[in-house]
Amino acid sequence: MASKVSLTQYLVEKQREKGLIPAELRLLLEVVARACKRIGIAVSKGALGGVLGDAGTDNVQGESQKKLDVIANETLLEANEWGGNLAAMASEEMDHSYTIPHRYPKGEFLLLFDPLDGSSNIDVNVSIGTIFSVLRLPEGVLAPTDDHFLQPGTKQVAAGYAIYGPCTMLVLTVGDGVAAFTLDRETGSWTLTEDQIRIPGQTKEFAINASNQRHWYPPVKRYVDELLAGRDGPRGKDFNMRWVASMVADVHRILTRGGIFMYPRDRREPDKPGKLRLMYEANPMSFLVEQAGGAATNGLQRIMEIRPSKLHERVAVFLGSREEVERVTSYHQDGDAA
Ligand code: P6P
Repeated sequence: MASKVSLTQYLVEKQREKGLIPAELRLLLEVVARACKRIGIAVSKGALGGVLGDAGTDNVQGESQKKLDVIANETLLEANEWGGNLAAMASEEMDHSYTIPHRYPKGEFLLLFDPLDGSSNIDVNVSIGTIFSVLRLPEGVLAPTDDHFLQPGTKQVAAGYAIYGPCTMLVLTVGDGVAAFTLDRETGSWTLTEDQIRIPGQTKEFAINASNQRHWYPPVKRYVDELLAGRDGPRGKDFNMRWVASMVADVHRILTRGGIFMYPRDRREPDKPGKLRLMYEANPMSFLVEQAGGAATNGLQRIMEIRPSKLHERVAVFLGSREEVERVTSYHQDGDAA
């Protein structure tokens, strides 16, 4: 049986044999992975850990925070502030970025995260996850601010997520394909269980919150109606639908067996570009999906080429099997409003 490859061995190979990543990035990713392990332990305790339910506070998005949202955010901040690899961090749960305190050495990277995505699923025991993205601090910047995070997704040097489900997994890219690690609970180590993940170009599965159907703009309505028409319609085959309402779970399924994930902007908030956040949901997931051979657009352009203007900027998301994303994007370019 092939010897097990750990996350550290995987990253050392990328660092040493391929010169793809500096040691500081390897060390940063190992710290983030350890923090995700601890978040997974807190999540797995459920009611026994006294961590279910609301925290009684709201986050910058105006969403009520779950106790585990706060715990996950604090776990990532505490794990990463002293290591010397980061200049600052930004989180869905914090209004502004967090600069590494003067008492610790600063590094050259910026870390962004959604500490616990899919929080509405926490109390009903459905898979949730942590999403993270790594950028470089722009050259010559001594005092990082929110503005220094405002880089397009193409500038990411690493991205990934942990998914806390039937098993706990870490899915990661440093720009050389996508690898999946499964947490070995006996040894506590992240063990490589899949490498160079590829998303099939075609699929029979789509993911969208269909309860918003009456609010969709024409391109999305046309695309989904064709899927629902199945073999009797223009697509000539039947499709299946999944919607976990946890982006990490839906994206993990797509990386595993293909599919398309959609969260379009709609008529409920015509001035808003969408619900999901660009910097710490859409960009890291788009990096993973593209590295696995898939595609990711906002209906009009590649998500990773969007030039952010705000830290908590929202975006429409169509990502997954390339042929499907290209089709629904072409419908947007046929002149209808995205
Ligand atoms: P809805 C979770 O709150 C999240 O940000 C994503 O993880 C998920 O895909 C989406 O929102 C679910 O949104 O409107 O279906 O609850």
